[in-house]
Amino acid sequence: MSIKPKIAAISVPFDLGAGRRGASHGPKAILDAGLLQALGQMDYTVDHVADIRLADDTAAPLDAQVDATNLNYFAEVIEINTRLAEQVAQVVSQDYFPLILGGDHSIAIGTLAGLSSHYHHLGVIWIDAHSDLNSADTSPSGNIHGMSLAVSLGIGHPMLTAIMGNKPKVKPENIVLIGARSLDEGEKKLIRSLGIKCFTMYDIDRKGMAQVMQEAIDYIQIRTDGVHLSYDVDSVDPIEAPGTGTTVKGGLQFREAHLAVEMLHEAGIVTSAEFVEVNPLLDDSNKTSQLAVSLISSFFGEQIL
Ligand code: B3U
Ligand code: MN
Ligand code: MN
Repeated sequence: MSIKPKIAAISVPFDLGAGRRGASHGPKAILDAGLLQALGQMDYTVDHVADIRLADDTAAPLDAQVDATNLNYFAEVIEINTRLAEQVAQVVSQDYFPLILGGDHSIAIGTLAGLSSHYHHLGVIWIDAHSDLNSADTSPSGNIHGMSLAVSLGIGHPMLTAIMGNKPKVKPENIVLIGARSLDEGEKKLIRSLGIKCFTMYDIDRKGMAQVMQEAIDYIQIRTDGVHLSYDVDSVDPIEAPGTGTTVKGGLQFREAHLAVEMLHEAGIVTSAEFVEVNPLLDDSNKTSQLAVSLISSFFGEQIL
């Protein structure tokens, strides 16, 4: 990233893919915490191009709507991701760097679908406590934010996998998972059977974050024509990121979380990014939205000296 890209920020105030409400306030909280000022100070041009919303976003009931198909808020997830995919495809074709602010992680379905209009060998670096590789038959919750990576691989309900064309948006060998520590049985099986590269918290403890990131970068850059960073803030330890719907203890330390994005900046391989699952309703201190601004700034090259 030596020449500064023109950034298209896309807010997705959507939380019906998650089991708890509140991630819909994530984009505003991240913006209120000073994202645009931080990027402006680093001489980036940022166009906040869109707020992706449901046509009628007052219609959804407040409590989790558990569906008999084990796909909660199925219609809403399809609608939001169809809109997001179109917006992402448009900004990529205009040579913007897409920066998507979630929202819950179900929105990765739309992001990756939109990106697949441009990249044929899209790489995905998925930093998350979870792997989001469930489908209706393996999900313990029916929440689609736990299924978005599977959908992008072409696994799941045909109406989800068909968004922006009925083809897989990413291949298993082009994915790297980092920070995993809460995997369901079906997800473990899928990771093993598809041979998905996965650096768990064990690997991070054993090798150190610097080596894990170097291995991830070396692995992904030789096989892809673009790399998307999908950063779920629940990857970070709940002490630093309390404001997210499904915290899992034993997560990334503040410094590891930053080192990951600093090394991605240095490597200059990432062509789009999303930061998801900031839930300000669970965080009176706004610690998590401030963390997101700090991570995004580091990702775009903010340096200590
Ligand atoms: N794997 C569980 C929990 C979960 C996934 N993603 C989040 N939580 N944030 C599920 O419901 O699929
Ligand atoms: Mn996730
Ligand atoms: Mn997660």
